[in-house]
Amino acid sequence: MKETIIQEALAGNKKSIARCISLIENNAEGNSAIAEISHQPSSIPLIGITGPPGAGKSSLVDAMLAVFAKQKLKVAVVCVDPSSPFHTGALLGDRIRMNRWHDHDDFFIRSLSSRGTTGGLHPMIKEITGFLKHCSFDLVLLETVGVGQSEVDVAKLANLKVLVLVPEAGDEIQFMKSGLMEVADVFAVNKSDRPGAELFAKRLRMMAGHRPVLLVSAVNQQGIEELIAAFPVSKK
Ligand SMILES: Nc1nc2c(ncn2[C@@H]2O[C@H](COP(=O)(O)OP(=O)(O)O)[C@@H](O)[C@H]2O)c(=O)[nH]1
Ligand SMILES: [Mg+2]
Repeated sequence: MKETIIQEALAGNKKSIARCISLIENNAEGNSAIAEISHQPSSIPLIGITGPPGAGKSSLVDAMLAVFAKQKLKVAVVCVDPSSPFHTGALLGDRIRMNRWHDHDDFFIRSLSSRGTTGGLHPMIKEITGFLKHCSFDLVLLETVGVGQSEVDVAKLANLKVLVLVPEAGDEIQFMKSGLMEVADVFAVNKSDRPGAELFAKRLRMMAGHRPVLLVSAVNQQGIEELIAAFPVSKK
């Protein structure tokens, strides 16, 4: 029974994938077989989308999915929300933001709450994203809120880390402290439809070194293809 579900999940059956993730989450029987798969090497890229709450990460993922739909790429999205007063709202936000894609054949979207006792991230996130890499997708996206050390550690799981910032100086200072500035491979200045984006990007470029700083607007669907072009994706 478990074997069948796992085989179906690996073939890309979304219902079976969801059941396997629940098995991992609940540490249920059958988990060891799934865990074994999740630790096997995979060439499928895991793209981390990190940034402060409200930066527009979910909106950006939604905008990216519009491009991936055109490219006919198969994509798994995992959103992780920290246990915080924002928790319910954040989960709801992810749902609303990506709602139009939930029934899309090529996309699998799952929001995970944190079960960490220290306010850290979902303890099984490594297994879950690792397993998804084997479920017939072209890439896996991981949205995390980058506010603490555990979030930085999880961001490090990703093959490519996109740090989403907005044209307000407060975020800049917050990220200088958290260590995410250092692990970011690409900077996305979202809400570039707002004033101050150019100036913010200019200041960010001075810190970014050789790393790209891209101006994007999720709501206006601008700069998204340029951002995606930085991803190490090849269609199977
Ligand atoms: N003006 C503007 N607002 C945006 C943009 N992207 C997202 N937002 C808004 O920012 C808020 C937070 O977006 P959300 O995607 O939930 O952020 P997350 O917490 O980082 O996932 C929402 O009200 C969005 O409509 C953008 O490109 N421009
Ligand atoms: Mg979000």
